[in-house]
Amino acid sequence: MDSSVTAKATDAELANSIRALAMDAVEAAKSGHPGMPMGMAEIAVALWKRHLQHNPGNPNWPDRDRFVLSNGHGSMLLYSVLHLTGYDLPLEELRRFRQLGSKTPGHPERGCAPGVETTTGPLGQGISNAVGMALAERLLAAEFNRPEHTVVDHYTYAFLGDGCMMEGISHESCALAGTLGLGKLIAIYDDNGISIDSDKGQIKQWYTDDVRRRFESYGWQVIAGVDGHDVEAVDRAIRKAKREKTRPTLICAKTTIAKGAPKKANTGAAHGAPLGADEIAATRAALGWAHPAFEIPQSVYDGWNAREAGKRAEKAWQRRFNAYKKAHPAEAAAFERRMKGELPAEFDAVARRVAEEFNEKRETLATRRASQLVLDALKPVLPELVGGSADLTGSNLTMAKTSKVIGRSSSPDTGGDYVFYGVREFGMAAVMNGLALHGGFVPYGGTFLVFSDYARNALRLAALMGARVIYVFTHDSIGLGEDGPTHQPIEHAASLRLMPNMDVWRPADAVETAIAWAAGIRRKNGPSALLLTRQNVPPSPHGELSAAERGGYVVSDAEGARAVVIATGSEVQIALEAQKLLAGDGIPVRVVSMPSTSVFDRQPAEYRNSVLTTLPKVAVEAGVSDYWRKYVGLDGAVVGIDRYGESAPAGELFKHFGFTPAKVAEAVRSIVR
Ligand SMILES: Cc1ncc(C[n+]2csc(CCOP(=O)(O)OP(=O)(O)O)c2C)c(N)n1
Ligand SMILES: [Mg+2]
Repeated sequence: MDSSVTAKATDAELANSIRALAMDAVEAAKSGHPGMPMGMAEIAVALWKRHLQHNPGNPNWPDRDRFVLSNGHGSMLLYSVLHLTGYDLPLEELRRFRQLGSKTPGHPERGCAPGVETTTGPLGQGISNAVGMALAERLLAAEFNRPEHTVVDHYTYAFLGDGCMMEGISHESCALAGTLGLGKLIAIYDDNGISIDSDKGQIKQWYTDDVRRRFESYGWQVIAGVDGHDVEAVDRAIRKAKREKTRPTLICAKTTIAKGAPKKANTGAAHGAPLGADEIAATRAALGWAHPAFEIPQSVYDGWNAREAGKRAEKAWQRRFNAYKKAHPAEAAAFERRMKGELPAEFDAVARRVAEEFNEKRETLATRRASQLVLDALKPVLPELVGGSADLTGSNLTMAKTSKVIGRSSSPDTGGDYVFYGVREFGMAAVMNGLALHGGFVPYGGTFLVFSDYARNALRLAALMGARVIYVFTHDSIGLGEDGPTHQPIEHAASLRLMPNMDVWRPADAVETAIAWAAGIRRKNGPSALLLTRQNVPPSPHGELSAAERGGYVVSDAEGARAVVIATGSEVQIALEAQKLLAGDGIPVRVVSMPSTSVFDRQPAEYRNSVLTTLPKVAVEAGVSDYWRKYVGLDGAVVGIDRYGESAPAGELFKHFGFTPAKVAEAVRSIVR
């Protein structure tokens, strides 16, 4: 035999290359999680070598299979396979695991290494993103595929561990996935009996769920008792999963954490710490892996290399897409536009017209109702809007005239654009992230503002990832009235504003609501939260409607103003009334409406200064007062509420808590010089 011909790498060698890279990178970083990659190595071989349709040369191929590492602490598994299969992730980046500026942060972050579909690490959210991705695939397939043309047809795979299983959010999203019948969602559970607590990490002490029955009760196909170290067995399970068309599949794979490490395998010690030089050497010996750290034999690279196969797969899809384009040019153009995340040409005009119509009609409306009217107008030009509510559709007013509820897969038509998420705020928000990350959709979803806390970490991940999602948070203050303090948000507007890259909008009237919606939809690189009233609000006076696009603007000025009153949402009308009272007393004041502080803060200093001036300032918002100090300073005044609300009719509560023109006027008098 020609000695230059290297033998083909075995599956065992492919798996061991992951083990080696994981333990060596964690050792080099002096931190990280070697156990999971070493435990799921064979599973990765079965999936990435035999099933996953992807093209390392083009991580954005629209019809690629999606892969989500929900147990994101095992990031070195993902970085290893991305590197080995030929993504633009050089070995150097693996050497720099967890270092500043590397593409290999501690947990996978979308936008760092190519091929990372979503940011994971906060356990339970990755699998929930995967549910959103699988839902996106199904909706796009229903909308775009034609009898002779299949252009959307891919699987969504997720790895998850005990931590994801324990997190409540996995119950929310997986139950929904079962109900919706997302048959192309395939999750593989790393059933290793280990998480963190206690000396040995043995999970039996705190986690005894019957996972199989749990998922069966959700309506999943469960393939239990698979040997996760047997590539053939995992391969068979994945094949079975793919044959199932209407139920998502959970493959329960029995594994040993840190498999191969003589002393540390099957211990909690291997979960989140370097194995140490001695144990690494012993592991190399036990595995028969003779290569030094970060050296991968060419035969192993060849065995993993997916570049050619990936290119072929994408080309075959491109041919199908070209034929589709010929037969259905309009649909093909719409698909391409949506996958790029671009808005249709008509969008700007339609959005402007909605605001103009509101301004002409000058109706007194709750902003939640205005929001619904905006949706009625926008939906016909924006098929990518996929909405929903966490069981508060009639309160959030998130359903538009043309909305069509997404049915279960057993119903004949599986498409639609509206999700009844059920009472699952966190699940909803993470599923929305998955919809947005998949591409083709701009998801929006509603609940009461006070329950944004339930969803909060998914909002944070949307902001961190720069995902375009829109939250419709209604019942935005004590103005919701009788439901009382459990339902009345107090700190929520301020606390959402604290989240970097979250645009919070609290519109004062219908016009501002239309502008907030348009801004959220235009915004490609982050989420927007719309805080909307339950109660009616009168229209503000408007000059140039686009003024509100700057986040804060002078809504009503006064010659020789001696103070500036800044207000948001339903309190703008109170500020305007106070302005009249004060005018009667010979104290002219300017009123600034500030629907979005973050958008305002991004304006040039010159503009901000021209709006706020150096005059003394009062802020008015039915929420905690601290946030407003950055605008009014210590010399200014804030009319806010720093305690929990009360159960009573809204009008009475506003009076009770001092949100009246007289109180605002009093606050102004206390600060004018
Ligand atoms: C929401 C959340 N809570 C806590 C953590 C911290 N944490 C990371 S891994 C882990 C244990 C996970 O156990 P398992 O999924 O079984 O991982 P294994 O040790 O088997 O790799 C915990 C608590 C986290 N990442 N996310
Ligand atoms: Mg575990």
